[in-house]
Amino acid sequence: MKPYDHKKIEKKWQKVWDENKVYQTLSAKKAKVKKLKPYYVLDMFPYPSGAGLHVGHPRGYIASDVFARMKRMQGYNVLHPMGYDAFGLPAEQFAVQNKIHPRQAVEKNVKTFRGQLEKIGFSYDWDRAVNTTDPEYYKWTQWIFLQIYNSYYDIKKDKACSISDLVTQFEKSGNTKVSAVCDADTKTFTAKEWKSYSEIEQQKILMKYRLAYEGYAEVNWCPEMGTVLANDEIVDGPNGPVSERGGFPVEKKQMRQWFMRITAYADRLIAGLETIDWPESIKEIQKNWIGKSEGSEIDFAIKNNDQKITVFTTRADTLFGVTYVVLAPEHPLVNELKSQITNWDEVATYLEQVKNKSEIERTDAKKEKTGVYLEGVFAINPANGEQVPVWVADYVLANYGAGAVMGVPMHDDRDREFAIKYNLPIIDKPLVNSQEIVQKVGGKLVTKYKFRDAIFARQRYWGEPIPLVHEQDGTISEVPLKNLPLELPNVKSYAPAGNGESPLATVKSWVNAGYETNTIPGWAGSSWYFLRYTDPKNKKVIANGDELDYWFGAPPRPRKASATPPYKGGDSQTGGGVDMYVGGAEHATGHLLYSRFWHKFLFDLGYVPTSEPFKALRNQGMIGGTDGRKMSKRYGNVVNPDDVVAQFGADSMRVFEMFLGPFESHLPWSTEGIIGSRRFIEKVWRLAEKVARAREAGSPLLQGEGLGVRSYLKTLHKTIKKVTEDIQNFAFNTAISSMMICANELEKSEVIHPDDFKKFLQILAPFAPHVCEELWISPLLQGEGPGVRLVRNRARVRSIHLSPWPTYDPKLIIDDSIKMGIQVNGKVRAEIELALDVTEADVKSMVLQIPEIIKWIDGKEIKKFIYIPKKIISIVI
Ligand code: ANZ
Repeated sequence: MKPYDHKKIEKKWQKVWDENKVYQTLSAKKAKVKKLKPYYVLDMFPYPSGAGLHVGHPRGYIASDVFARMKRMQGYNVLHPMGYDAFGLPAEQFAVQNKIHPRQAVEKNVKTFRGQLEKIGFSYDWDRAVNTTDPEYYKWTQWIFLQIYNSYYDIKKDKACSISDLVTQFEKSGNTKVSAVCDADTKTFTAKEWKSYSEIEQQKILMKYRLAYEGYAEVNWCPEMGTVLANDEIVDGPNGPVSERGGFPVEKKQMRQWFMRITAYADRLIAGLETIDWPESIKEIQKNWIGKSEGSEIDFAIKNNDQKITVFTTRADTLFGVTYVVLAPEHPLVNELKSQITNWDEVATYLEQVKNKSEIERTDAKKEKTGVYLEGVFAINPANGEQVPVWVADYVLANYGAGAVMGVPMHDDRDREFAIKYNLPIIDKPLVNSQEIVQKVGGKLVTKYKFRDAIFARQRYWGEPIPLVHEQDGTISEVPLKNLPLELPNVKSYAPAGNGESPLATVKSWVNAGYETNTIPGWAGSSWYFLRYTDPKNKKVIANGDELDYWFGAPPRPRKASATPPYKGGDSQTGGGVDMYVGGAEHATGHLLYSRFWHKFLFDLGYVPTSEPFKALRNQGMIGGTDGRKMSKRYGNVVNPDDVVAQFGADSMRVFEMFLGPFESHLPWSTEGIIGSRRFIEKVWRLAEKVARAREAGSPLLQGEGLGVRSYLKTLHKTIKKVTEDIQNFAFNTAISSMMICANELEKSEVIHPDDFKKFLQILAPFAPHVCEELWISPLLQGEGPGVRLVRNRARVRSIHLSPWPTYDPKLIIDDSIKMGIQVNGKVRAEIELALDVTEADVKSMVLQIPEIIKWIDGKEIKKFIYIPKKIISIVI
């Protein structure tokens, strides 16, 4: 046999697999004829950045590939796709820096990415690749936006419903009887009033109910980047908040925005977590992020004023311990009370100071709290009529609860810290019954959520256009379905306009046509891509209903012919979804929450068969640089997978990345480590030589009577069992270590039977697909006979990757001996290894020869000797 040449082997097989479509996924229709069950293994699709991949990126992809390969060999029709999430800031910045159009930047980066991924030998069905920037794809992103825009959340039905139903209700009886989620400032009106409103007025009201709506919000504005940033995209800088990418200053700004009313789904997003197999940590993060809090709103009257301060508290029982009341700096009352405040200059200075403090900074327990006293303003405690001072402080947030709190320093840490700093009284009053006191003071029980509606707009170029038209008369109309996709126009400059407006605002024809100049944010395209993979080229619907049913594995239920909708949404259906989703935990409150929201919405409208998108989720840990730090250009510790593949081979890299340590752990890259993995593969190569030599020599040991010398057999079968279970449980590192042990056993054996070795190759194949395919197809292993040589177009038949996953012989894995403790008068005094078929007499004679036992018996009479096989050996003296 030739020496192991990874370069030749890997290139050869990648080509053969591709040409023979070895990893092609069958459509639902074809698979049903063949009675193949579906298995959907999904990776979080990458953002093809200009920098390309480093060795940390493929870790999750290798794991899901190993998993998908095993499932394929276990006989499933596996959907294991890959695509590109290519709208958004990085492509735009790359384009600006390299003076090319973002589309060209994406094309270039996609090519680099695909090339890098192909070298690693993934089993993707590339025919199903999607790209979020492809107009044929984003047509459907825009379509989903319009569905959301045209819906409201019906509280009674507990699902999204058509906005036209709401209009019908308004026409019939106004909005007093309507049970729908809407803006807090929505006024009531009668049917008659509704009909008297102009179209613009009616649209303004509907906007308060739509699940995608236009509004104003204070946002984190980054002038340098010309964009709004989410809270998790900003970090603390030396002089206030800065953008995480680039470190540019961030300030607060009121801006017109589009929003998604994700808060309408808060309870269902929490409840759904109970039905899915996700890491507990991610569920916990989502729950905390949503931040459901049950408490009460209590009004404090203001002395010499008609106004009142409403506070939100989860501890109404502490009402008698209140020693002050605090307003958030942005609370409208602060300005309204101006004439009554005698230290206004001081207050105004303070308000200016806290203006640009980030929310993170303000809620950080380690940061010192600041505040200012509103001189001349007093609040009246409704429980006992006592006057307490009113403060403004940074630790109270305007957009949580009621934007005001009652200060109870005796029971609340933050309040105590604040009271100590500003010399406010701390009083110890007995607690009372919450419910009773709330009732007594006329408060009301309320549920609050920490998370907010999601901003759904970017003032940038490289995103899907929002398919709406602002008409001359001020009304908004939709771009009709037949005109979708609404494609991005060409612009002279796609760099930010600088004044906060999108570059689209500078395109005359675009603005004259009334099109929205905001674009859709990056998270939209990634909130439904997993639906598209099931039917990526469909021109009529987001994906065919039969495909969705098959791949999402929802329980069968009646559905109209082959048209996609309507499923019956909004019920309590559970189960189904992508079978295995693999990606980074950093998406917990972004992508993983947004896609659940969109999926539930589409479920409500009947477009998808399940209420959750991802049945199971696993998160990989990061691979750091050899210095232990995050791999980043910044630290100069980036290891490029292309180099590793060239030097050691893709198989060695795959094995190493899985062997490195537990899948969820963050671990540093190690060059010695990969050398070890390479040696393991070389050992397997030498084992193949041994198998081949024995066959050539016609060793009698390979015939039936030789079976007795297959000393490795028990280890091999145990290894098959372990690897099967370990892959299923994402314990890839222990799967590999057991295969390493097994390889050592095989090495020790004088001969290796080809049938045994082939089983070994099969369980190694998901990890090291190229070398295993090479050895599998090798005529030396396969024996003589027709069809042993690989013939083109037969790879699908012959590939190890489509061979049935080996099973273990349960009889072979049973141990034939067992270690047992020996008790003397109830205490274990010694241990003995026993063959399972020994007789009681044998056990007794052996036990009584053990020096430890002789010592404990100490010549005394043995009253009883008890032996229960596999359970107990006990001597009573
Ligand atoms: C009095 C009190 C006494 C409170 C006590 C707590 C403990 P969660 O569970 O997070 O919802 N709070 C209310 N609105 C706030 C705002 N806009 N900014 C900052 N803090 C706010 O916490 C609710 C508690 O957080 C409320 O209950 C209030 O303080 C504070 F021993 O009221 B509590």
